[in-house]
Amino acid sequence: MVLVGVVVASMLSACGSGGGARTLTIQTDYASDEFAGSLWGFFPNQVAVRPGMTVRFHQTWTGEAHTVTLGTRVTELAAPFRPQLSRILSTGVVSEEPPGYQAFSDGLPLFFNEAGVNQTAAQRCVAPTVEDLPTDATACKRRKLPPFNGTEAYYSSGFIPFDGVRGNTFDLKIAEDANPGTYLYYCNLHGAPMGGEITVTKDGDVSKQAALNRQGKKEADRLAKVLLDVYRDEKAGKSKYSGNLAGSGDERSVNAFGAINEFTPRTIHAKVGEKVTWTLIGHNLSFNVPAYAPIYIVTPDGTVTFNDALRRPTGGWPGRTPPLSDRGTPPRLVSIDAGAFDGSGGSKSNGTGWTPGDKYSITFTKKGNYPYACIVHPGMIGKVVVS
Ligand SMILES: [Cu+2]
Repeated sequence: MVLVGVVVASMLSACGSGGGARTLTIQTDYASDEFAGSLWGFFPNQVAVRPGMTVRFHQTWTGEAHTVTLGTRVTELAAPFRPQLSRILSTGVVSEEPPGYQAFSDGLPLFFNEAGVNQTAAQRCVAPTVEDLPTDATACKRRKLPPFNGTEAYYSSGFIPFDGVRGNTFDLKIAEDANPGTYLYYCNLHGAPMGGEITVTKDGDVSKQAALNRQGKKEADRLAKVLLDVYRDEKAGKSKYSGNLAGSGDERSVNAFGAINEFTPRTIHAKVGEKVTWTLIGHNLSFNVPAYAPIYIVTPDGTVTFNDALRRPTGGWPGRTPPLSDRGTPPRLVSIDAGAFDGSGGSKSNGTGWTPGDKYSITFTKKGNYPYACIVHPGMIGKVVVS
């Protein structure tokens, strides 16, 4: 019986009305072959579907939290900057705040608020009217999502949790009776510039998966280009930051919607007793990293929290104090020396909150290989070889 059910279900997903696929996949964030990092976008950002179809958002896990958030309130508040938004979505560069953006931000739940993770934004939510949206950062009353029909004031996937390489998906089911139209969606952590549009059409053209994949790759490559230009300069030693780097970026990439999370070079060679210094472009240095250090934690009742422990320095290493800048004034750069390290003493981390240009030094006192990582960015790894 179970097997029959599976076969029927997969036949249904393979052939729907008109013979096209019933599920179309959009990449959320993007994994490049060339660098560890993340791209804050949906690839591609346009898709056309029939009522009754499913848009599957498949997230590449890069350590960044994303949501798929839509509804009439979203469309309404985005109206003043919709023309600018199209340009932003097509270039992936946000050089200035579009008109009316503040009202958009203020009028919708943001993933992070002053107290940490805002449960209204971080959990699944459907609010038929604006009045149904909690204003006290608690989770929405309705967290089980019915198919989207286009009349909801607010409808959100909430945090799409890490669920293995083939997981991390959010299925947006479009109701059979959904109103035809174009629906804007966005990520409530990264804001409207990480967004896209779903066109629900009864008789117009429906997207084809192969074309979506091609277009998605094209958009991701375009977004990555500005980041890669900087990264290549860093690898060639032509960057504004010199020496060993933790992270990537300069004025050219600061407005790009993404980040390259790499140590440059990935392998550093040092002699016993040599002091190794990194320039931190944000990021973190962690040695003897625990096997599992989740960035976000979802408790059984659905509460989403940021793993604050990762922010703090550990193993007696000095961190950055104060961690964050005063509003407006860039913080003074610091240069901190962690002293001698021979690989013992368990997990060591210098915490987070570093300002681009800060320096951090460690003196290696014993031969060996010292793998290290940025504890908040998966895939950001390096090695110090001490001989
Ligand atoms: Cu996001």
